[in-house]
Amino acid sequence: MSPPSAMFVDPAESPILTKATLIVTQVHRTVASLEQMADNWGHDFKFSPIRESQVSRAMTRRYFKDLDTYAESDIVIVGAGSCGLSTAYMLGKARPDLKIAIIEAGVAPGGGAWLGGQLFSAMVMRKPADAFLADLGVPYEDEGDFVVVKHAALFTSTLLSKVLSFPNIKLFNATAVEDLITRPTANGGVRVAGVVTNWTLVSMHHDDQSCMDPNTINAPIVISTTGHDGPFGAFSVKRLVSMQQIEKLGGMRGLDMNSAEDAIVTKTREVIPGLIVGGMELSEVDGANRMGPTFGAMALSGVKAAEEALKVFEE
Ligand code: 48N
Repeated sequence: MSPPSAMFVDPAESPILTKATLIVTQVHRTVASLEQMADNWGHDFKFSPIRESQVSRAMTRRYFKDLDTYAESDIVIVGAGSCGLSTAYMLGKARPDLKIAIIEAGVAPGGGAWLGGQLFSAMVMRKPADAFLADLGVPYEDEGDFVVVKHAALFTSTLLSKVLSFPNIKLFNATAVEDLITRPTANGGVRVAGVVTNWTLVSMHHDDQSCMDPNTINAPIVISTTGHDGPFGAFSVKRLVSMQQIEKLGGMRGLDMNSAEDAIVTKTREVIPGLIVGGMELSEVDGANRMGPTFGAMALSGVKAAEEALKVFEE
């Protein structure tokens, strides 16, 4: 049985039509079930009609409304890797009243958490990070002192879907933070008061194009989780050095799983007023070891970063 096709008269093609007329003439198509479609791939299968401008308006209207809404955010998270997304998940659950913007330089969020080590797909998390997986609803195999998620993408995609489902969280991907907004403090230092952003492709071409000014987002708290390497890695910490708020990069040390993960979680903190640093970016502050292909510290650093941020809003 073929579902009723919609009659659609496009006002752009018949300008005399008013919006009201359009609503009257538009017969909304009942959504055919997948089963109904299964026996209907024949010559009369048709999508509902569309005009290209409707697609453009559906996208741009929402995007630019979000830019306007989040121009003043409560919290900005820089970097949508495993730590940044874990932070967002905890904040989204705890404070649905806060406006949270996530700025991710990559087109694809997730950072280094789409695969385990050396492109092997399974993801290891040492206990007690299994509690985070249980809260998230990601199945894992229990190996005693650690657990294994069958594919790192299962963890990252589940976390991403939960974060994106929070109505108070907006992900701006393919967008780079290329500076920090600062305010002077009474003691001659600075506090971070937001971020400076640009399309990532623009940020990557400041050297070969004339001045392409950025956009801004004001926020009392910025949580930077930009990782320890990659074209933009450790962004905020490197910026603190260049603006002389910290003396020098701590320099991430060699791989030592046992010391690295404890250090990253316990030292996730507000490095200067208004800027919390977590995940592997923190190793560039304190010179922590790296931990390689085990991700429990990323999740729990995110839990701690969210707690640190919430303290500010509870004061
Ligand atoms: O996954 P990462 O790089 O960072 P974390 O801290 O979330 O997770 C680190 C983890 O993947 C490891 O490195 C593992 C545990 N290995 C450790 C080891 O010893 O090797 O995510 C950072 C995200 C990325 O998606 C970047 O694209 C993004 O941050 N990013 C930025 N986004 C916006 N503006 C920027 N300036 C920027 N810089 C990085």
